[in-house]
Amino acid sequence: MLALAGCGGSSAPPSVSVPAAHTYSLVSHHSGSLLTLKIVQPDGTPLTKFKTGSGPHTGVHVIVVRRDLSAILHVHPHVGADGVFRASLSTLPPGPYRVVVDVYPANQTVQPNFQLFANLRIAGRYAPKPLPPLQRRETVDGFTFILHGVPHLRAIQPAFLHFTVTAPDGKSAAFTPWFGALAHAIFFRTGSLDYFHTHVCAPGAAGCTSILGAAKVTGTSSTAGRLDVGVLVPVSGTWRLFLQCRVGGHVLTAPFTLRVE
Ligand SMILES: [Cu+2]
Repeated sequence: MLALAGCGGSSAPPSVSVPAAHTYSLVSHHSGSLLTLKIVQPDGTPLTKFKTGSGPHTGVHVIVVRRDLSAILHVHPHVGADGVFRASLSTLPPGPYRVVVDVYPANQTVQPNFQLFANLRIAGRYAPKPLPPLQRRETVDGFTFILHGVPHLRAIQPAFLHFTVTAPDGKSAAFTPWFGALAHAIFFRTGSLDYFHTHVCAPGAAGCTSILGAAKVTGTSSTAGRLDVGVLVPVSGTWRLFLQCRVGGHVLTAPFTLRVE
């Protein structure tokens, strides 16, 4: 653990996590509904330079997920010149959460990104919800997401899940890019909260491929309303997929429970 300074006025103690590489650390604290984060480099200075450009693999991605996988927040905040970035927790219900910061530093060569973690608790009564079984049809804000076919998923093996999304008027949903992708597929494993994240982009878009060891996967959407989501998760178990896209100014999040052998 590192000693921390400069986090006065906090209602919750700051937490620090050190990734496997023991190089970068995350300073995280929240006060009320505001989460404040900073990445500290091995030399003790804040990380301020991130990958930029089109596509989703830029900057920092902040994901805050409740431990029972019933609530999630996903934002790509702007990082200040001092390395500080923030996210509002105001939409999240009470309970224990895991914070994942997926980091795309500038000048990264071998692996484009890495993750840092923290935990936080939003005050209030928490009754964990059991994970629902897979429902292949999910309705979110009047939009219907349908998963076609029966998924046969295995750890470390890239596979695709085919979804269609229909608007409340029955027409195919027209996706608009959000945080550099037509859709984001965020995966968490129940219990351990292992994490993986893939994207769906227009055919031929650059910077959309997710890598896990030697395996890669790129999701595509070639027709309105259709999402071919690449799945590539590190270990077997029961996973929750949060499929997110933006349609007509709404950000929609559709959850699906997946068994991975
Ligand atoms: Cu994403």
